[in-house]
Amino acid sequence: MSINIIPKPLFIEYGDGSFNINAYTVITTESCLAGFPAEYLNTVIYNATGNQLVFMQMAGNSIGENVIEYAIDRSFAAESYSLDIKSTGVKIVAGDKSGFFYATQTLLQLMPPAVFSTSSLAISEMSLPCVFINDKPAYSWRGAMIDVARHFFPVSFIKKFIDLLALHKLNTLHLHLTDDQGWRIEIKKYPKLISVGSHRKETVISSSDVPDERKIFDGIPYIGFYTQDEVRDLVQYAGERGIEIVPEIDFPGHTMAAIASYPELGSTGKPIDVWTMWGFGKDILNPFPETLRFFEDVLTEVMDIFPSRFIHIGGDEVMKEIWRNNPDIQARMKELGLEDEDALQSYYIKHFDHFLDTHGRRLIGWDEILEGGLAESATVMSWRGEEGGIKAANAGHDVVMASNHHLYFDYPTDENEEKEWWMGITPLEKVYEFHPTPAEIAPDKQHHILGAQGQIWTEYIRTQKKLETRAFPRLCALAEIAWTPQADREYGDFQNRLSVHLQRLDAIGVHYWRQL
Ligand code: TNX
Repeated sequence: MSINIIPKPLFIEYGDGSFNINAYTVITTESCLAGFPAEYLNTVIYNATGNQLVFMQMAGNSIGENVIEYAIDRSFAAESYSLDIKSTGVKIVAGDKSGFFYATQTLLQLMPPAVFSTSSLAISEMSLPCVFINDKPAYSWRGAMIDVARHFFPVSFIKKFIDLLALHKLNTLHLHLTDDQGWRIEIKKYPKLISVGSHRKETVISSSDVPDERKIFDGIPYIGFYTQDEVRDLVQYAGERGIEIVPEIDFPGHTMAAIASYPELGSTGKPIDVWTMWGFGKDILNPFPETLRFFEDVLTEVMDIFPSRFIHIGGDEVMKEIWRNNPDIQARMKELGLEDEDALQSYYIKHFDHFLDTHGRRLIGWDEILEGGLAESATVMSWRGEEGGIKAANAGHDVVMASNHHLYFDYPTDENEEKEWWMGITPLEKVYEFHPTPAEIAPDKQHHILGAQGQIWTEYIRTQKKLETRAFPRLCALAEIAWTPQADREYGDFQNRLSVHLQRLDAIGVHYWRQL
């Protein structure tokens, strides 16, 4: 029997024979850390077969036949597991919740793809090949970003997406929650961020090469936001599946929605609307103490709802000429002893690096945060190719590789799809060929590469169907980039496994890009 697991496990030893799951199979768990993964397994099997397996808590050792046993071994590294399938039963060993959960995902991928179908009793009996698997991830940050600011996606869809990340052993969901075109997260202290900032009057529909004065708009108001309660529910849902949600509050650029809500935050002094176009915005935050305090308040509420170790503060595409043209801001820069606008951007980031640090969190931002000098403990998300990441890692900073050349999934997969002039084309193979640790990083600095992440910007993605079609199967390739050591990866072998994996996506009901 051929085994088609994505991402490819570290070590597989094939055995003889098979194990059959039937109505008498029992699941045992030695530790409560395996509680959710075992339940997850039971639910998937129940949905596909109609068999509810007997589920027992056990002290270990006294294992009979026809058992799927979850045993704990605290010496296992984070997220690692072993899975041993013999004709008499299955033994899973891990040291943490994620390890148990990933073993469960691997077990499910050893079953027929129809096991992932929830709409019917898809299969009657399930046979698993006898095999021993030992597995652990190459990188600790295996992520995907969804831009819910340009277009909003409801909680139900984000949950479906979280389940898909979990299927691929991805462990980070970065939510881009705020931008010029909308503020999508409730902040209790500043209610206008939602009552004003989550609405835009209409949305541009002509392409980016049409000059602003000739742009065409749809004339339809666009609204959407998450309440704090909805987000807490999402955080818990993700956490059970081994996924941390990293929130992004993007500033000091990309802030027109915030400035439309509270005009005193802006740098031009002119009242503005939540933006209805794409591209670079027309105003950015000013650097006055009240504005910094406003964003400290925002981050305080954000930290309260998101327990993530990292908080993303954006920091990208700051239109510094707006600061250059404002005499009050120039005077403030002088007061602070800042030479130029790069230094001001750096002052901003350093302020929030310190702020997050004193609250036990870590700042991460797009690679522009390198400009003017990087804050001490800041982590860089390298999006303009790999350059920023290489520079930051060699200087001793942690880095997540998010290169637009390989990992921007808003760009089309092939030339037959519609695209804006500035987008690249990112075929599946090109994604697969990406190596998160470029050769230019000194050997003693390579540990600073935390991992890789795929970006789904949504200016041109309005529907769930299009989002899925741009995300898949490129996210399957990303999962393998981040999980499987580079030396063990080969595109032809990936393609073979993918042909079976796509049947799983069909069973789940995912829209994905199909070769034309
Ligand atoms: C650049 S990536 C941006 C986003 C756009 C994206 C479109 C980054 C940090 N900034 O604002 O949505 O390109 O591909």
